[in-house]
Amino acid sequence: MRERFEKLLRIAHGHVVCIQTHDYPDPDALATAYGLQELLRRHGIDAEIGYFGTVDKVNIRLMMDEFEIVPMSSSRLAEIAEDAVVINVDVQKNNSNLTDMRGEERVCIDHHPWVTEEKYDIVIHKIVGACSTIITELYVELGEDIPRMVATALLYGIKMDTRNLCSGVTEEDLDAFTRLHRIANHDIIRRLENNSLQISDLRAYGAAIQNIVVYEGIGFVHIPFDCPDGLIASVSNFILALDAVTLAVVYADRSGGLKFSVRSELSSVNAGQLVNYALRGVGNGGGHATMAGGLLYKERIQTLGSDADTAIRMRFGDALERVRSEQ
Ligand SMILES: [Mn+2]
Repeated sequence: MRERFEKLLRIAHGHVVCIQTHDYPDPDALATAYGLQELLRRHGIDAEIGYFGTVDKVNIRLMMDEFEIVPMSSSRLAEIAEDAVVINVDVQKNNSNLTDMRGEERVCIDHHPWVTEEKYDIVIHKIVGACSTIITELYVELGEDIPRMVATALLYGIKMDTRNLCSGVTEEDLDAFTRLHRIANHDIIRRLENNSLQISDLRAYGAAIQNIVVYEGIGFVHIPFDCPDGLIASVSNFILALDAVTLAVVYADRSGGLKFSVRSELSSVNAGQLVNYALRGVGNGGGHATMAGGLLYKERIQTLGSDADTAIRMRFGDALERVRSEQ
């Protein structure tokens, strides 16, 4: 990683540098960007953090306040230099949750399964539970001490992306967790953990409670209005807690299409694969074994017929059969 980081410094030198997270960033994406920004600053590179989509989850807003993260405004993002160096974190090019920005995407730091066919000059990629783990390892490998605030953000990123070390966690995440745990400010972690819901979020939970349909162990919820990705994911985790549900498929209206969050508690069913098969031809989907997401395109929604919810359940039922048959 050291050579790749040094190459990154050479590439970034003399350019405007933007660390771009996926749209609607989650705690892991923001922590990664924040930790990397500090590391670059120590090496004389002033990078800015940028993303598309709003931040409306209360814990993310709190995170921005606590860590004093000031993202680029949308007008500055739109006007960034053509030759700016863009570092994609917690996401890869061509993913449905990454808006293409001006500037050159030359670097990628990610922990999702590698799917993009786009080329980067530098890739730091590892299948671990959180992208924050990769940044922690980078500090360690470079022999840099981890400042308390950075450790706090990274620890929170790992906790959120692994659901408190319960999902998709690897040996590397555990090592990073132990290291960060000794340094982090636990008052801040507690504050972030205890303020993750706001009253308006309850509408989405209400829809889940009212609309849930369980079919072959899959809990389906259609949230009939737009809501942030993080909230759809929280609702997905929420219904996965039901004993009758081993797979959660939650989708919300999103500008004419549908935005999906999928969870699997079965080691025999890969959530990324499941959503990928289910949305093939009408959208796209993918992700981790336990957590995944997807988008059903607005242009394809009428192909589902008059009862889109039933059509979606059938698609996931078929996809589940296909995933099982491929074992
Ligand atoms: Mn992540």
